[in-house]
Amino acid sequence: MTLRNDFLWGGAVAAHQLEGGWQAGGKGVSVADVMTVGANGVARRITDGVLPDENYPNHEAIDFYHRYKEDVALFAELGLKCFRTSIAWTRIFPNGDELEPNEAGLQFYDDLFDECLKYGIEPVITLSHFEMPYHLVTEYGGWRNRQLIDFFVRFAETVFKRYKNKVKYWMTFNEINNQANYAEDFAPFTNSGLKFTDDEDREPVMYQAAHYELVASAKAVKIGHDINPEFQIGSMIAMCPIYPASMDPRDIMKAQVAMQRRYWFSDVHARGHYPSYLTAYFKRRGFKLDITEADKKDLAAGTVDYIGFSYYRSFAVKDTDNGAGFDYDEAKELIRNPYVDASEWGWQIDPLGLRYVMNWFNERYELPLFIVENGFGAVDEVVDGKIHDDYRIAYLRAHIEQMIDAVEIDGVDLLGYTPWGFIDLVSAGTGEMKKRYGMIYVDKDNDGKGTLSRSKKDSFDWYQKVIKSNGKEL
Ligand code: P53
Repeated sequence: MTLRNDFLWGGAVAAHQLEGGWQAGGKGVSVADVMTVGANGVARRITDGVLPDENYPNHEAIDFYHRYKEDVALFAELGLKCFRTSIAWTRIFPNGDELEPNEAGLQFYDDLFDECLKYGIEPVITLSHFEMPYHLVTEYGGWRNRQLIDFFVRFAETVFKRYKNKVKYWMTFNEINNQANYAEDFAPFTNSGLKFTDDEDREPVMYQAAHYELVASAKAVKIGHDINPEFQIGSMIAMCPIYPASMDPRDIMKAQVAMQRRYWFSDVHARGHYPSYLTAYFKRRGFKLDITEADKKDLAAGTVDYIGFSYYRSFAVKDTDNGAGFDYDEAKELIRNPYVDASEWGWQIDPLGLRYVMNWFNERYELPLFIVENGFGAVDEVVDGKIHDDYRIAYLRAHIEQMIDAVEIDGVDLLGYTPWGFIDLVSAGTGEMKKRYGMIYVDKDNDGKGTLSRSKKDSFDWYQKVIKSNGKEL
């Protein structure tokens, strides 16, 4: 087996991280619009609405909203077969609870998709990528509220109908499983618009929100297939495999439970029901969740067509005999893996882990896979107007090699590969511009200063060659 002839070599971004134009064309305020800039090791703050005198990097981002034509021309020069982006929910339903969509927002994506299709670039679209309407947080409490299912489904149905002849590949919720890390504020807020009170038990709230999202996702899949049976609608899972620290059976067991806590989401997406290890856990912990018989039918009727996932790094866990059996505390029990290097931001670099997780998904679900994010966040230095990012090329090459081995040696069915942030954009985790993933450089710094001009890094020419040779010239 080799890579498919129609293999979708592409690049990935998300609306809030590159568009800017945060109030253009009637757009509403999203959760990304109330997050300040952070730094390496300094969390972004979530403010109560948009406040004066704060630096909100997503408001302007890289101004793709106004520059998409010249940018898409560059993407075409790079040779992209597909372009993964998201539709900002707040351009279509600015508050999230309107009955009628905002035409200016719909028109923007019509124009963007037409521009892509003009060059033969296929749009690959995420419906909700860390940018839900902020109004749904303040008025409804985010995804802890069942009403959000209807709001999301209305949004999904609107864009499915509008773009049914322009978009074939869709994903519902970006990295829906990040919120397994509910101890930190970032993931529950960006995934689900969750803010917690001080004395609240966060864990069951997260499970409830995720349940409503999974039901909303399943309903969207069903409706999408009714609108266009050709649609391929996938999950989007942040895959950081959790290795056991040693061959000690306790570490093995610990890692297995840790994997269950982080990856049950794709079990529900792909199988249409809750795995018994999780329902047993809910029971043992006494979590009373609102999961109805009708929900169960919806989950079963809307399973995904493929598994989309991001892969940046791997984790490792050591059993600490924490008094909770093998239950695992993500915030406390991960350890540094001495067998792999790490980036400046502490992300462990593990190319072989990509082959490992492709096998893991393939064994578990027997569905096609789509690597919709992978990449290396690094500081780039401009020398005489050029960026020699051999470190980025080395990272991507090593991962593509493993990806090809998973296809050729292990028989995994893979739809495509879209490296993350192939044009520099605002980091989700830190809000920085300095943490760059791009093959296209964007002149802007963490303080928001710069000309926003675009230029090609060495990795641009390299990736162009990779695409042209369908992965043979690495
Ligand atoms: P940044 C971790 C933390 C935050 C977002 O991340 C993440 C992850 C990955 O496990 O997810 C994705 O910008 C996400 C993108 C994001 C990218 O990883 O923090 O889907 O939106 O930009 C890279 O370096």
